[in-house]
Amino acid sequence: MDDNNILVTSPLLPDLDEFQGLLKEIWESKWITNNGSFHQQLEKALAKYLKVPYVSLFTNGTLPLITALQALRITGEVITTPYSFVATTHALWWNGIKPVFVDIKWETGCIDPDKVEAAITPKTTAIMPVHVYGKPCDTQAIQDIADKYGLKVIYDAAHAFGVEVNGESVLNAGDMATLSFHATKVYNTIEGGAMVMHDEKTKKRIDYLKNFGFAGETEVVAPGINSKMDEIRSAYGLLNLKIVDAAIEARHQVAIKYREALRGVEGIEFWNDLPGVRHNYSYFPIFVHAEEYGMSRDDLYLKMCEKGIYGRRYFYPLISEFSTYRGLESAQPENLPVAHAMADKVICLPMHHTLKNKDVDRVISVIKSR
Ligand code: T4K
Repeated sequence: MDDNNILVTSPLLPDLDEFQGLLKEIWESKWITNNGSFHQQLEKALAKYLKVPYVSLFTNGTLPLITALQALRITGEVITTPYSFVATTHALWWNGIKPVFVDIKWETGCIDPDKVEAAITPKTTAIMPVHVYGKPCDTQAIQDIADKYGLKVIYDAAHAFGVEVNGESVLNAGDMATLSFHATKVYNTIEGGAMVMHDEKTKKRIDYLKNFGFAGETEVVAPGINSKMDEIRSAYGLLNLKIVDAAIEARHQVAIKYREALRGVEGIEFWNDLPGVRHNYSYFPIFVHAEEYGMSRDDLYLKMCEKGIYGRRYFYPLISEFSTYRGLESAQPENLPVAHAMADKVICLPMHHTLKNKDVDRVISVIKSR
């Protein structure tokens, strides 16, 4: 990879010497997976850091979604958003559940609660929203609808590590929330993920389900899967937890710089911080309004690529456009006008903790020199 290239993200890496020290400990212990000491330590440390009651670690951010649906015995239809990474809807598919897509709000990219009720049918059993880019969903409005119709709520919080609203973790909303600790996320364990739950009994059940359903040496209580995190990645995760706040602050500074420079560039829209929210600056989406800007989103995207600046069009195409889902009634574009508009306009600019001022300046100058 050319050193002059600026990528959309760069992984948060722990100190190599410290990591080697922990690797030595793991080697000596000869305990490398299956709820080892680092796994237990990381679950506790994450619960404290994230201000949530219980955390169960997973091997990625997709399997906790699949497992949450299984644990809550969700069937029939689930209301969800097309504006996400495919894993959100794939988790429904893996459980034999029909996704019902509902449009999003332009202000956050998250599901629009005002449009949820109209999509509820006698088969609806749950709502699966996504805190897109770490922007919190309107959790109160969603919970009110869920309570009214007796629905479960599972948040795909893959982007929402450390996000708080008025001092409370957004991960506490709903019946369960899931996280991704993929290399490209604010906080990573290389591959990894987690589920957040409210009580010990649920945590125990989830711990069984991620270990084939084993509840002891000889008892299998359910057809679980293998989605355990190993000791090496748990140790890596403990070290990254020590430096994640500094990484979030570095991202915050990048966001400030982008906003200062892009304010006033006609045809380029971006979001400001929301009051009372601790953001994690996991992504910095801009929305290109082609007529005012004088160039289409795709032309700007390609121009950036030519200059070695690799933003990403997350989330284009919409999930509802992929062949598995596009035949669904709810996937029809006229049902999802806001999601389509956003998918057609978005570019996520490079955003990570190692971006230098000169890199940010390069991105800004390409956008300004249309
Ligand atoms: N729900 C939501 C809402 C999600 O966004 C995701 C994952 C999930 C669920 C599922 O969680 P996981 O099962 O993945 O834990 C990436 C990630 O693979 C994926 O985790 C993430 N969302 C999605 C939004 O983005 P790609 O296909 O864009 O990744 P890739 O390989 O093109 O990398 C993106 C950029 O990061 C590149 O410019 C290079 C850079 N990079 C990447 C890797 C892997 C590095 O610098 N170092 C690296 O090691 O999907």
